[in-house]
Amino acid sequence: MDIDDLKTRILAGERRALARAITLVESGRVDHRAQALALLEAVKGHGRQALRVGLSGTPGVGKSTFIEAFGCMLTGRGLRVAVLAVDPSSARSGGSILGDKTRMERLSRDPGAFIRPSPSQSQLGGVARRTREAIDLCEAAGFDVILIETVGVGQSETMVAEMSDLFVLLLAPAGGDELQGVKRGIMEMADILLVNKADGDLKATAVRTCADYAGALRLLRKRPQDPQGFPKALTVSALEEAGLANVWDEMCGLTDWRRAEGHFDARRAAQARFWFEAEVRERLLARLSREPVKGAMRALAGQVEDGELTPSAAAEELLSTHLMMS
Ligand SMILES: Nc1nc2c(ncn2[C@@H]2O[C@H](COP(=O)(O)OP(=O)(O)OP(=O)(O)O)[C@@H](O)[C@H]2O)c(=O)[nH]1
Ligand SMILES: [Mg+2]
Repeated sequence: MDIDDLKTRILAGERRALARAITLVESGRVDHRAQALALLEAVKGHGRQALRVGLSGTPGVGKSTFIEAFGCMLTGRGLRVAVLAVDPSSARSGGSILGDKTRMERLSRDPGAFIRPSPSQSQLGGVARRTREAIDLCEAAGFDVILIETVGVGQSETMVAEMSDLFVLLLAPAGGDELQGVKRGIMEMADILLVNKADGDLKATAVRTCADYAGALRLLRKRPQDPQGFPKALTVSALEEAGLANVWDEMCGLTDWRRAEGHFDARRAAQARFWFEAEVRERLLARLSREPVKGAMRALAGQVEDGELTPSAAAEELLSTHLMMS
């Protein structure tokens, strides 16, 4: 693969080149990995700084419908929009990805948009790295807004929040007291809560649910990166495309404030550091379960069992000899 050519075409905003580049960073092949790293280095600092928006919500809450409507609104304003999906469970089959593509039919035909479904990789670490790199490639390709969608399960939300400038939680209208069992930790990560389906029969419930969440948000500890009034709860209807312009205004207002106060850059810097440290940890652990280190560990464990080595001496031997030099 001609990395220089690929770089030029990505910087020119070619979507096909971007798709190929993402396939390259997803590849597990060693030679592909070297090419991917060279490409990422080459495009670094080019392109534009996109607004990265993480979006989460339980299945059926309307994420795909929202992204389609919101994305089309943004492209209608001349903005270029990339959509990345993160689904580390990968229990969802290709059929579901296909379902999403048909659900986002309008957006996927839009020349101002780029949609990339989740890879069928099941390791969270692998998905995290691939998504971060895809974000960098989308920025290099000149996208203005990157929507990163994830299902509301497990660690994937935390992961997406750690690579987003804004984290948005989509919620369904709920009756009465139960706040849908939204975990406190997730609430604390959110910058904007959107109660979707505020239309038809559900509208009144949605408005009430939104007020409940607004009340719950006021009880959370104040974060330094929030101006007055944030995190904020709003109602939308993805189906009727109502409230979407307001959502975008709120996102821009929050982002402008954070930029002016230095929080925007500080957060990106902290995220870069977080992912560096996470990747070091993850790759060290991966080496422990691969040969030849795995075999050395087995052998040393045998010696520890037989009383030939103390656990500490064996650990020292493994770390200094096998892990660092393999
Ligand atoms: N009334 C109403 N229905 C909506 C709205 N948004 C989505 N829906 C419906 O809710 C259902 C699920 O919507 P999706 O957009 O597929 O939800 P999702 O969150 O992407 O679901 P998964 O991909 O399964 O996680 C569909 O039948 C939509 O038509 C809305 O604003 N109002
Ligand atoms: Mg969906």
